[in-house]
Amino acid sequence: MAGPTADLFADDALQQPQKREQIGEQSYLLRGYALPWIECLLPELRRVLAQSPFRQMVTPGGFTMSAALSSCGELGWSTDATGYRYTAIDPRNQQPWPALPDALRQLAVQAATEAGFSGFAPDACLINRYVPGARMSLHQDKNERCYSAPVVSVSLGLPAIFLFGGHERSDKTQKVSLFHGDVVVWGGVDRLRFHGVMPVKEGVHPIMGPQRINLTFRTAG
Ligand code: MD3
Ligand code: FE
Repeated sequence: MAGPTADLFADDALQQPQKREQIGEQSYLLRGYALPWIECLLPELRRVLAQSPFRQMVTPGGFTMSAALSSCGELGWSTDATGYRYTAIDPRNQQPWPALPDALRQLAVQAATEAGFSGFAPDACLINRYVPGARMSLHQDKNERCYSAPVVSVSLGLPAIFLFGGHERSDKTQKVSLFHGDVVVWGGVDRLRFHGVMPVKEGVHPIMGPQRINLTFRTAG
C-alpha cells in the first residue's frame, strides 16, 4: 500500500483481527468489533439500566414480549395497548430517558462509518434483554421517522441466531449467528427487511451471565 496511510497500518498483524462480513447489499457484520469497548461500555450500561430498568412490554395485539426492553438517548421506544412509538419521556416514571453515553455513541458512529454510513447521528438506543427462551418474532422496524439512517446493533452475552429476511414476511430468511461483541450495521436498501431472533439457548456467559443484551442505535426522530 502506498500513500500517507500506509505507515499507520504497517503493524496490521498486531491489531485485533477484525472481519467485515457482508450479509446484505448494504448490511455488514463486524465480528468482535465491540470487544475493545466492552470494559468502558458495561459500566455505562449499568448506569443507564439503574435509571431506566428493563420492563416487559405488551404489544397492541395483547402479547407480552419475551424480550425485556429499556432505552437511552433523546428518544426511547415503547409499546402499549394503543401502539408502538418513540417518546422523549419514559412512560414508567414520566422522566426523560437516560442520556446516550458518549462511549456508546462513539462505538455506534464508528461502526456505521466502517459499514459505509458516515455521518450517523443516533438519537435512540434500544436495549433488549433476552433470557434463555426469549425471542423476537419476524418484524420490520418502521417507527423511525426516516429510513435513510442505518441501524447499528451490538450483541452482548449469550449467542443468538438472528433471522434476516426479505421485504415480504413470507420471504426466505438467512440465519446469522451473533456472539458477544459482534456489531451489525443495516441500512439503505436493507433497512426495511424483516428480521427476528430465534429463542436464546440456555447458557451462562462468563461476563454477562445467563442473558443476551442487544443494543440498537437508531436515528428515530
Ligand atoms: C435488520 N432487535 O429491537 S437487532 C429490534 O437482537 C430488533 O434484539 C434484534 O430487531 C435484537 O427491533 C435485532 C438488529 C436489527 C435491527 C434493525 C434492523 C436488524 C435489522 C432493521 C432492518 C434490518
Ligand atoms: Fe427490529
